[in-house]
Amino acid sequence: MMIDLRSDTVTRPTPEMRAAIANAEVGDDVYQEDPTVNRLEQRAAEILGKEAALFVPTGTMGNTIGITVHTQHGQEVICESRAHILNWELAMMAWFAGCVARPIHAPDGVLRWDQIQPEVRMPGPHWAPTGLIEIENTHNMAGGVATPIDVVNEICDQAHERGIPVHMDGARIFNAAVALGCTARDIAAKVDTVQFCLSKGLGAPAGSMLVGTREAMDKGRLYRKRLGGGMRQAGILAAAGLIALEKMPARLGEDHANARLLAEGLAAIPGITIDLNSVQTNIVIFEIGGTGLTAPEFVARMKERGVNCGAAYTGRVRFVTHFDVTREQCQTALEAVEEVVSLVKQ
Ligand code: TLP
Repeated sequence: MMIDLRSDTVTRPTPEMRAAIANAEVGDDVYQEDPTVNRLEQRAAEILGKEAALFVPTGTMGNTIGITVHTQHGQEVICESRAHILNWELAMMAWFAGCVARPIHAPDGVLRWDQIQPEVRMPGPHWAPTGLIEIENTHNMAGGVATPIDVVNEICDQAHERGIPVHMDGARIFNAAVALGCTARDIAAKVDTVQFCLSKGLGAPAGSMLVGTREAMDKGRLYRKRLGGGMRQAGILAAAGLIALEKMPARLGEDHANARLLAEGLAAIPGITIDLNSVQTNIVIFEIGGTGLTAPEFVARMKERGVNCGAAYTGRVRFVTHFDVTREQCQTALEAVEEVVSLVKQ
């Protein structure tokens, strides 16, 4: 069987999730009558310490609704330059929210208030005002780095003083919580809305949650319907989501330990460059320029050896650990990398 390190999105539902799916109590969620969805929304709000939650099919839809509830057409959204909302969501900010991004490069993937502050624009005759600040935690393309709570809180305090809301793309907020040694609720305390994914490291087959105030979620529910996300008997999915939410965060540390194993193994292979400080969670991004291979060539040769991985940016490759990859399989993947690299050198 292939070792799949392309993403934690590839995780398949556990037997317990499959049983819960089979037995789920359902109703029509567009009428808010699906008891399983209602329970999931209530638990997500409680766990993240917010008033209300909305079950959405994907992280992309959660971010789209999060951004749209806070902004008006013609505003700017401040985010880190490699943010998922800017680079991997088909310009949804422009398409749905009518906003443009104001990207700021934070080399370590942690966007801080002192970098944001000069980029904040108040209404004026020539420029688009800042409508929202977005923080991605963990930051996927920066190597899964976690933004510490004090950094999040400072951004929120300063933004709120200026009347600007803050949205967190917390697709992997539970990974961030493990890395920071705190709860997701602590990280989210001052943030206005958070999107987090049930379908990544938490293992649900599909689904994300948006959490925030009751008012924001009521408005968001209408955007969800407008985007085609009114899923009717979605309790089938929410049943798996509840297990993902309640049980799976506790095991994420294993994925982080496996990512560490991969990172340290990769650092010892000639031609590979990796910033070990960036490997704090389940994502390992490394440069392969020194091996003489391009990222697509490297990915293709790994695939021939039974390991699926992905090209992140030019010359860079991404490995993501998750509960469908064991420690032994990570060792095997490292051996495959050694072989691929040594064959080029000959
Ligand atoms: N990330 C996927 C790809 O789209 C890159 C992955 O394999 O990592 N926010 C963040 C930070 C994400 O990493 C992702 C998915 C999303 C949002 C979107 O979630 P989905 O795929 O459910 O729309």
